[in-house]
Amino acid sequence: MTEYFKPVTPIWCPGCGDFGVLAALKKALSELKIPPHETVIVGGIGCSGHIHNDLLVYGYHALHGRLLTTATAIKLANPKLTVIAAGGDGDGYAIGGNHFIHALRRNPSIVYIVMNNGTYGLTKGQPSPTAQVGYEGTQEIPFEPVLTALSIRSSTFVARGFSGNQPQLVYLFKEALNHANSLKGFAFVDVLSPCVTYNDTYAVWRKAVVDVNADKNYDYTDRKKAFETALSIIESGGIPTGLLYKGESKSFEQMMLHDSTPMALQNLSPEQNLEKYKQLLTRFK
Ligand SMILES: Cc1ncc(C[n+]2csc(CCOP(=O)(O)OP(=O)(O)O)c2C)c(N)n1
Ligand code: SF4
Ligand SMILES: [Mg+2]
Repeated sequence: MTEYFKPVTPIWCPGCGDFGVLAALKKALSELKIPPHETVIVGGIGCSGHIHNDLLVYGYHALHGRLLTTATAIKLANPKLTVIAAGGDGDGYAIGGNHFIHALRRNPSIVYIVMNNGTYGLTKGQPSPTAQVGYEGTQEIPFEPVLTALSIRSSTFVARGFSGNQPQLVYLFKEALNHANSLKGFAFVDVLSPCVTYNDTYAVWRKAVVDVNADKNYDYTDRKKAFETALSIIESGGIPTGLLYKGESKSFEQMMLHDSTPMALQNLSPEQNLEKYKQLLTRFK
C-alpha cells in the first residue's frame, strides 16, 4: 500500500457513543505522538467496526468476530507497529467470544477496544450478550467481560471506560497503547458506548459508573482484589470502570518469535537470497 486512504466522516447516528471513542482514541494517539504510518486499526463488523475508516491510519475490516486473529497476525508479522483491534460487543463477546478468551490467554501486544452498547446496533437492535435484563424481552444475565478478563491468569491489562467521560477514556487509551507498545501484552479496554437509537443507556450508565481509580488505595496490580472489587460493584448495581488490572506475563510475540526476525522485517530480495531460494527449490524436485 503506497497511499493512505483519506479518513471519511463517520456514518454513526448523531449522539452515538462511538463518537466519544473516536475522539478519545485520536487524542491518545496524537498525545503519544504515535506515527499514523506505523499504526493499524483492525475493525470488526458492526457500527463500531467503522472506526478504522475515520482516522488517518492503515485500516483493515476483518470478518465478524475474527478481528483478534487478524490483529495478532499483523503484530507477529511486524511487532514494531501499533496494532489496535476495535469492534462491538456482539462481535467480540458473541460470535468472537472464544477468540476473546484465547487472546487474553495468549497475550499478544495489541490494544483491543470493545464499543459495548448492549445491542447489535448495525442489525437494528437485537440483544447482545451484554444487554440488560428486560431489553427486547431478554431474561438472560449479562456477560461480564471485565470479570472474564480478570479470571484469565495470563491477562495483563484490563480496563473499562465510558464514552461520556473523555478524560478517563483518553487516560485509559494512553495506558493501553503504552502497555501494548512496550510489548507487555494484550491491552483490553471495554468502553461503555451507548447506542442512542436502539438502546439509549446514557442516563442509567452515567449514574451507575464507579471509577475504581478514584480510591487512591486501589492497587491495580493485585488481580484478586481487582476481581473482588469489580464483582462487589456489580453486585451492588454499579458498573466498575477505570484501570482495573495491570500485570505481567510473557507476550505472544516473545513465545512465538524467539530470536527470529519477524516476517515483515526480513530481507526477501531475490538477489540477496538467491542461494537460499535455490536450496529451497531442490526440496521440491
Ligand atoms: C458471520 C456473520 N454473522 C452475522 C452477521 C450480521 N451482523 C452484522 S453486524 C452484527 C452485530 C453487530 O453488533 P456489535 O458487534 O455489537 O456492533 P454494533 O453495531 O453494536 O457496534 C451482526 C450479527 C455478519 N455480518 N456476519
Ligand atoms: S445504530 Fe446505534 S450503534 Fe449504530 S450508529 Fe446508530 S447509535 Fe451508534
Ligand atoms: Mg453492539
